[in-house]
Amino acid sequence: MTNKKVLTLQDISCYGQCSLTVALPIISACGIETAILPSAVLSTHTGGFTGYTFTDLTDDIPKIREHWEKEGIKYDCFYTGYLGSTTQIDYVKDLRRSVLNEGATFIVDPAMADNGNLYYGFDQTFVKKMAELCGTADYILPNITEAAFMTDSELRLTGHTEDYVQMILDKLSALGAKKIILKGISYEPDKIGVVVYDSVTKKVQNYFTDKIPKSSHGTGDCYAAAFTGALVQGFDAYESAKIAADFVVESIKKTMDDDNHSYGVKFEKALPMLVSKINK
Ligand code: PXL
Repeated sequence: MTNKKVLTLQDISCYGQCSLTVALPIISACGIETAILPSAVLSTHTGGFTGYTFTDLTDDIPKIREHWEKEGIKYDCFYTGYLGSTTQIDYVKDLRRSVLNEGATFIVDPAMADNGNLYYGFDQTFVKKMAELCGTADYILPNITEAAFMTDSELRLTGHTEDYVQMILDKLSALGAKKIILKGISYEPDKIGVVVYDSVTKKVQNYFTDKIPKSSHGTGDCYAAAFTGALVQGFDAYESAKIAADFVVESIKKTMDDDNHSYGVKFEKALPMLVSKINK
């Protein structure tokens, strides 16, 4: 068991099983001390709810960073998810400079789009800045929509070919990202999965699972948190990508019994399975 500490920066959606309310329990369940930095507080997430509150916490970030600097608080891994403003992307750079230990891992989940659409409130300026941030990361976890938007590529949501995927991977690695976990790839109608790409060795590894005919919100956040947990516990990128994929599939399966539960997945019910894989 590692003593490494993770810092995660993303919003608190008070209700809706996404961002910090999934990242904290999932990474903690992996046996890892996890500190949070909330980018915003919303009453619910923005997917499928209307009239939600949104309190932007951009101005708190430098104050929190300064306090941590004074206390000498440092982290071994920094994972960013949903960010509330472009200024926060600049603040991520400041945090990297001042609150990370030497050799710390930097993981970016762009968390700004899915199924062909940007989430509410994001625009092209944000996409461009997020692409720059991804270029400085050790690991990025875009879904195919985010990847196409960040690389100005044609977006194909299904029916992918190896040439299409390689084109996207080349463009993502040209941004500067070291390792890419590209999600939502489908070469066959009933399978979906991730492609893990090392920009240095150019090695491509695939992991596919059965496609479950249920569209679920928050699965990207569950994926990124489980990936972070596995990686920090010492699994390599491919093993971590597999563990995270299996965890998300299990979370979706645990939600299938409930037609009134499309705002998130019942990841809590899949935590025992994740923990047993991490402890193997
Ligand atoms: O799951 C990504 C996410 C995180 N945070 C907020 C969101 C979304 C997706 O819609 O709205 C606030």
